[in-house]
Formats: sequence, C-alpha cells, structure tokens
Amino acid sequence: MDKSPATAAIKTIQQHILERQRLHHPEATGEFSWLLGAIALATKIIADQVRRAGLVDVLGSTGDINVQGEEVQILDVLANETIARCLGYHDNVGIMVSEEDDEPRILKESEKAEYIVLFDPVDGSSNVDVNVSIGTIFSILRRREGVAAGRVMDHILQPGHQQIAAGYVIYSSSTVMAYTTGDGVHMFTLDPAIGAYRLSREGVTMPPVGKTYSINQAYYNVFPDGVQKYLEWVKSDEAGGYGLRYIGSLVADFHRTLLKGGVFIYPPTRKAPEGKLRLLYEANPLGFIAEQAGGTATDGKQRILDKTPTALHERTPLVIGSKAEVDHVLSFWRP
Ligand code: P6P
Repeated sequence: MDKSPATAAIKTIQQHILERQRLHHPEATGEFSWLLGAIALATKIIADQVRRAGLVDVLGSTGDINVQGEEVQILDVLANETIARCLGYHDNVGIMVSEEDDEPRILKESEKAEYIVLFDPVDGSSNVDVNVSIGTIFSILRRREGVAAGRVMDHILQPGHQQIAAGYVIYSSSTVMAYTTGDGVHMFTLDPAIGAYRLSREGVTMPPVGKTYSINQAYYNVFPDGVQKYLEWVKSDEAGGYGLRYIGSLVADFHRTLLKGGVFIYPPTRKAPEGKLRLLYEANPLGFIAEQAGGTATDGKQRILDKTPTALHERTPLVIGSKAEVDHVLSFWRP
C-alpha cells in the first residue's frame, strides 16, 4: 500500500487534541488546543535552528550567567524568546515561567488568561555544540480559584498533580513531541516535508521493567550511601545484566527510559544537596508523563507530583522510570 505522506493517515497534534477533547472533555472550548499549537509552533522554530546549528549562529554561550548559575547558551535565549513570542499572541496565557528568567513573566492580567506555562526552553543546551540530542520541557497549570490575580506566586507554586498538561520535545535524529493531558501519553514526529507534527505513537506505555540504569557515576563518591549501595548491587551478578546509559541530556535519557524501560537517577550530591534538576519545569512535567505511561517518579521520599513547591527554581532529587526499577533504587536508598 502506498505509504507516501500524501496518502498515509496524517493526524496533526491540533487534530489529536481536538479529537481527544471531544471524547474526554466535550465542554472544552478549544482554547487548550490552541495553546498546545502555540507550543508546537515555537518548537518547530527551535528545531529549525537546532538542525542548522553551525550554519546559523546558535552555538556557544552569550557570556552571561543565568539564575541557575549556569552559562547562558545562545540557543537558550533564542528558544526562550521564541516560546514567549508564540505564547504571547493569544490572551489565554497569563503567566510564563522559564528556567532562563529570574522572575515569572506576566503576559496578561485578565481572568481570561487562565493558563500558566512553565518550561525549560532548551534542556542540556550545551550539548548542541557537539550534536547531542537536547530538548524542550513544558508544564501547564490553571490559575488557582479564589486567588487574586496579582498573587502570582500563589498561582505558580502548585503541586505537580495539579498540572493540566505536560510534555517535551526531543531534537534528535527526528524531532518528537510527547504530551499528556491526563488521558495517556501521545507522541508526534515532526514531518519536515509538510512542517507538521504527525501522530506517531498513541497511548505510549513504559515497560514495567528495564535493565538500563542512567546516572552520572562520576559523582559516586559524593552520592548518599544508599545510592552507592544501589550502584554496587546493580553492577553485581545478583542483579544480572544491567547496562548503563547516560547521555547527560535529561530529555534524551528520559525519552529512552519511557520507550525502553529502566530508571534515571539524579540524587542529591555534595555540590547539589537538593539535587540538580528543577521541580516545576523538569521533574513535574516528566513525572506526569511517566505516571501517565505507567511508570513512577519520586524524590526518594515522596511522589514528585505531591511535592508542594516553595520557590520558582526549586531543585529536587529525581528517580524516575519503570516502577520495579525505581523500587530497586528505593530498596537501598530511603533518604
Ligand atoms: P550532570 C543538563 O545540564 C542537565 O540539566 C540535564 O539535561 C541533565 O540530565 C543533567 O543536567 C546532567 O547533569 O551533572 O550529570 O552533567
């Protein structure tokens, strides 16, 4: 049968959202579909820059240091402004939180601006200089009922289980967007021939077990004792047959874990006693996706999605992946 794009079933992300809303949320206004469409547009622009890195001026750093204390990459700034511009065209996004911005951006004050979009514009951006996969991660909340419009942080600092949607885009051999609105995880591959994200996997489930662990072993000596004990076990004959994969790009390591099973671990270290990864726009969205795919995400003590944030750029330890594999880690490490 002819599989050319002209005939193969083409379902774009907007069509998919509208179809799922008709099924699960008939009361929906379509506003949300637009919002995801705006994020999709922004990531297409970012994907174009990433694909031409080296030919267009997106490599290297700006020389600035961001609120995280990290060197700002040129691509970080481009991606951040691209997302802000695409979100700003409509009046349903009130607040935007970015890893790159010290403070939230108030896009619209009106009650109509019910959505809060939080994101890491380009996670692992320094990897773009060496052609390693990078990603954009996003999380969407609604304004809290009964909270005055001006009390911005009260609207933002909500636990992850309040997310109405979450997703990521991985810029790699292909550009793939994964998202969930609470009824499963769905993936779309960017088709450069038509410039649209086309449905490529519907109802993604994470394998219940996976013999791959993902952690930066260079920090072994500064990991908590329990994590060191897990690392001794996972390499032992008793555990049998585990492999280590660590790309150093959270979205890439998570995407592999989601599709193949296994566990990704970023524990506390002496340098980062609360862990390195950010709760609001990294752990929460990936935790929502992991759970929707049948996996799990914890900080070692509690479910990631149950944590009540206390600060915009709060960090958290993260153990995320197949439940059986996360349980193996927790059997040795209970902070
Ligand atoms: P380390 C990239 O800087 C990042 O935020 C994540 O993408 C990645 O998982 C992690 O940091 C890597 O950190 O300390 O192992 O280099």
